[in-house]
Amino acid sequence: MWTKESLRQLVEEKLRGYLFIVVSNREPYIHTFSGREIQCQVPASGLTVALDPVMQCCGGTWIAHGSGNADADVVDKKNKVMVPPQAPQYALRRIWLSKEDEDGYYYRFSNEALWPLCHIAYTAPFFEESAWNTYRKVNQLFADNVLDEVGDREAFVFVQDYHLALLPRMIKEGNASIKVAQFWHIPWPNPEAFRVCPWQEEILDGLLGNDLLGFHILYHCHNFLDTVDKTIEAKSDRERYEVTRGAKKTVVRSFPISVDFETISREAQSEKVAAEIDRLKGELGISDELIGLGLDRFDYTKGIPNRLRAIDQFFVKYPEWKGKVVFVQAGVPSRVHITAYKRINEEIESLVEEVNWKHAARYWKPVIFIDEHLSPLSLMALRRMAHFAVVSALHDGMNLVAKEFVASRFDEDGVLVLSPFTGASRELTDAVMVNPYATDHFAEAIRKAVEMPKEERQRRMRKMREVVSNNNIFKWAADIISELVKLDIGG
Ligand code: GDG
Repeated sequence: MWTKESLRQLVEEKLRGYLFIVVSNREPYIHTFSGREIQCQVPASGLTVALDPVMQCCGGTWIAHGSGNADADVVDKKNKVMVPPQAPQYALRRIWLSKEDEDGYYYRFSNEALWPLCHIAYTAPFFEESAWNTYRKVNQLFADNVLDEVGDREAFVFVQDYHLALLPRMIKEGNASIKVAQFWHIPWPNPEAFRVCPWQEEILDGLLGNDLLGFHILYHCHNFLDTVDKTIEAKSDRERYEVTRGAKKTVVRSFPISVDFETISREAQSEKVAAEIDRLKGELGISDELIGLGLDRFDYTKGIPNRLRAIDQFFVKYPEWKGKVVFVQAGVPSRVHITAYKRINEEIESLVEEVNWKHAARYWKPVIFIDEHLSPLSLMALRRMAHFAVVSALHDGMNLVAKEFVASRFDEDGVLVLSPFTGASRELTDAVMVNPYATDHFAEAIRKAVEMPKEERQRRMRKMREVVSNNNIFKWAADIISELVKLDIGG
């Protein structure tokens, strides 16, 4: 089983002498002003949650967009600050973007074009030439920072996600000796869906600058190879999962991302969590009701309206559970400048209101809605106090909320209701699977979760814990590093 320690040893052995650099849009720690005081926050992002423990273990430099209003106040001349603040382990190098650049590159191209393009969740992508030009410009800015950070040293650069599709090629053009790998955290669609993108060739060419390109599951690798075959001049080898474009070879592999199981499981047992459970229950007015939990970054891909409709249907069909089950829907609004996100936030709020109005009786209401950034302690308490958790994404690369729920349940209890359209469903086969589009089935799945006998809950949870414990985040990182080292990564 991979641990922090064995990963550290692997890095020391295999990457000795190499500078280890992670590049992503989102930074793992954000400094913001609260009045005149500077606070440090951990963002609600699956990517940073997964990679922070890896960086804490490997050391090196993480290059990302400095998005906090106090970020510039805490960095040195090289725009660097050591993190985590309580026990510094690695350097965070911040890149500054103007409002216009952030708008074009992050909001309009990454999140109004690429995000819906890859998720196919019935929200159409929106392509604008000016956004694309800014995306290219900002990718070049990231490349300039990487090249400056590397200088003439030997380096392994690990690029993250869809915001930086052009970066690998740009890095290689600047310095061909740098080893470059990229992990694509969201699904890769089929070629028919991808071909609506006017810059599909440029994006594929950028990604084929990588030595190694990773997706969560094999299905996304196949979609990627199909897209390459149908779109650009390149030779793809289906047996070896490799693409050759010109003289450059890119190896394509699946690496299901995960969480730091041991740490989550240990922290879940602390007395602080038990106290937080009591505090939260008091604050939310919960006594002995069975608690259902939804915890998401509010996004139209996460299937939150579908979930609320299923809860409504559950109480319509099984009114005997009124007053005995309460559903806590927590999470944070994200990307609020984008119209589709404003709409989903409004839809969620109005559905919560509608379901509560329809079913509420005396002091009881079916849905408790928390739309604020919660501390890691409160998130842990919510996962621990839930009888069941619902992850109902319409399409999701992996979904770490599902794995975090499993990792938190050291008591081997709790039911996971899971969408088959998440990457996580390939591994967590002992969850109660439900198609979030099928409201009646969904309501039945909730009934099953509520009524499941303890022995069955424990049997399923034990198996899921074994899976997440074996395939933890350190295994994910170790597999990527081992694969990279295996390759002939010179050219
Ligand atoms: C992308 C892919 C893939 C949620 N609310 C709060 C909060 N969270 C945390 C959760 C979890 C993270 O945010 C969300 O992770 P997900 O994996 O569910 O989703 P995305 O952000 O969409 O991540 C996804 C992931 O990348 C990794 O590859 O799994 O498929 O879409 O850790 O616990 N965190 C805090 N406050 C909250 O209120 N601090």
